[in-house]
Amino acid sequence: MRTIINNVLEQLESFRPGTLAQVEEFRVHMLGKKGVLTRLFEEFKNVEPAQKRELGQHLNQLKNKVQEAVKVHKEQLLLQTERGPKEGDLTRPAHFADVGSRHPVSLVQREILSIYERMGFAIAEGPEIEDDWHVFSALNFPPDHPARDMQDTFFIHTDSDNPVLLRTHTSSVQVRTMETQKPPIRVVCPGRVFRNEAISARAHCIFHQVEGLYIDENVSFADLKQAILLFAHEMFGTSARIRLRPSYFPFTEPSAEVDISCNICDGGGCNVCKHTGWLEIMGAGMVDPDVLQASGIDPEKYSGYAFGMGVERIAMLKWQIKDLRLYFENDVRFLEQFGEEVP
Ligand code: 2NM
Repeated sequence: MRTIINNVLEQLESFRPGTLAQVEEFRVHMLGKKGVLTRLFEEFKNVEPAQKRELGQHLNQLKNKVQEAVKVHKEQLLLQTERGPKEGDLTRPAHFADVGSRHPVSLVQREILSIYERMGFAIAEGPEIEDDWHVFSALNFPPDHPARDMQDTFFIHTDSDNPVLLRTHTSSVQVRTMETQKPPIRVVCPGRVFRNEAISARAHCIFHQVEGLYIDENVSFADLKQAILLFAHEMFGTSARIRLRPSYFPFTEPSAEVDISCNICDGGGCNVCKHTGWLEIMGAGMVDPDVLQASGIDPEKYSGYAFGMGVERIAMLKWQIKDLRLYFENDVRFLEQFGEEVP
């Protein structure tokens, strides 16, 4: 009897079931009607009274051990089937990593550039760290113009007569283009610009511009107006109307502020357009002859138009984004709303 008990203990030690069926088989083999333990308990009746006490304890312990082992193996196998086998279910769909999406500023910048590329404009880029000449002097800013103030511009060095600074507009790229290329010139210049401004819902110290420049013989204000209309139709739909208001910039004469009819109320008046029916989208004008001259282009022979717009502002109008700061916070709940996932 003791040999059988030891044998059962050994079997218990080495029992490693792979399936629930094997556990059940083991249970029947040990505890079933004709099971090893059942038979042991029957034999126990015939044991001599002197040994009964000790052997009985052994038998009861063995029975408990077997029952416990059956219970534990069953639970483990049930857990495993819930989770799937260790090597994984190869037919399950793969785990997809979250993919990002393009930034709304990138999307709108691309759309603006693509419209002008289709009109025959080339894309030109230039440095963000610029000098006074390309940002101010060549563009006809007088020496005491407020934009040259520390309050408006981030200066890096002011210890020469051509200070180094962060560009406040991408017009500097157009100056560089005029300095190095001969007309006809047709360029659009996208890029980051920097202005020393307090950050609010409507202003940020870093934003993006796209500026355009067209120089050739006989370029007229009518050409400018037609190009603006075409842009407005491509960007906001062919029902958009445009309106030019007289304005002033140091580098253009005449200059205009350009509005489109409100894309929410179609000019009827609503909160977005503050009940004016119009939304400002860009500034534009005929390049001042002094600016052409400063960049080495003969103003007697050539004329040109230029325009500039804020990319964040166009995106705000397109998607009714109410706060500029959202562009810089990089909260994915904001960013993922503009479509086009990046693989
Ligand atoms: C604007 C508005 C009007 C502009 C002018 C020039 C240059 F270099 F040709 F003189 N570039 N960009 C321009 C003209 C920019 O932005 C509101």
